Amino acid sequence: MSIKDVYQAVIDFDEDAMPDLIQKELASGTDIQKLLQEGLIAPMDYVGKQFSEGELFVPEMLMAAQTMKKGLEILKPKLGAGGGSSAGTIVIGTVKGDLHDIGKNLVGMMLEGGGFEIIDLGVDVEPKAFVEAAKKNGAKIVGLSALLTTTMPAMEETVNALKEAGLEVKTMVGGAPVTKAFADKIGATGYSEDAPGAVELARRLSAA
Ligand code: B1M
Repeated sequence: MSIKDVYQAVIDFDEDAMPDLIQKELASGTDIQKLLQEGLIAPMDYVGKQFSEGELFVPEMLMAAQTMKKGLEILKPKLGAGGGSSAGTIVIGTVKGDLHDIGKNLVGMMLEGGGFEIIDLGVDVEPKAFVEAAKKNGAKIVGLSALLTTTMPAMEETVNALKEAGLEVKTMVGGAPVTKAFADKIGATGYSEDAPGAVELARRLSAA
């Protein structure tokens, strides 16, 4: 039994084995931060790379993310108790008028796997709800998802609302119809094409 088994369980999508593996690691005194980084975050990075290279597809990414989440659920309260620190808080949601949430959920899970604290506002989220949640949670990043060309303007509205509120918050946007050019045009801080890219982007934005 070692951290490698936890890593392998994520790659094998072995959701059922995960709680037991994590409990055994904790009982044997494995450092929580090490377990998080090497057992749960590292395999998600691997899965993300495989996805980018076309070796894995969305269903597999979701299964890996779900398996990772099972482990994370057990570690989460212990991390809060001083075992480690979050990479920062990100408020995420699908913009006003848009009900698509599969991609947004995947992005949220991957970000969580990347060590971020995620406040998920769900779908059809009004600009002012993003502003309030960012304020309330001291978020440094707000992530917006849109899948419809008709809801892309709501992204711009949200970015503007955050600016008008005077919040020192960075914005990252994504979703099938969204492009880097569109992100630049609406004044978003960053754009990512997919979930693994969103983790890299969030890491860059929080380090900047
Ligand atoms: Co809808 N739908 N849909 N739909 N739907 C699309 C988006 C569409 C392209 C289908 C089509 O016509 N070919 C089309 C949009 C056309 C357009 O605007 N250009 C469309 C339409 C028209 C509609 C309705 C209007 C249909 C109708 O009612 N007449 C309606 C709108 C409802 C609404 O939102 N108000 C509608 C409804 C639905 C369902 C409810 C049935 C369902 C959504 C279920 C759900 O999400 N819970 C649905 C689905 C499933 C789709 C398709 C088939 C699949 C979307 C999906 O989940 N993809 C979609 C066609 C397609 O995309 N091929 C379609 C998988 C997901 C993992 O990918 O969401 O792109 P995606 O996320 C990726 C990246 O985009 C990125 O990372 C993710 C993972 O790599 N990403 C981010 C996403 N968010 C990000 C945020 C980031 C960074 C990256 O930073 C914060």
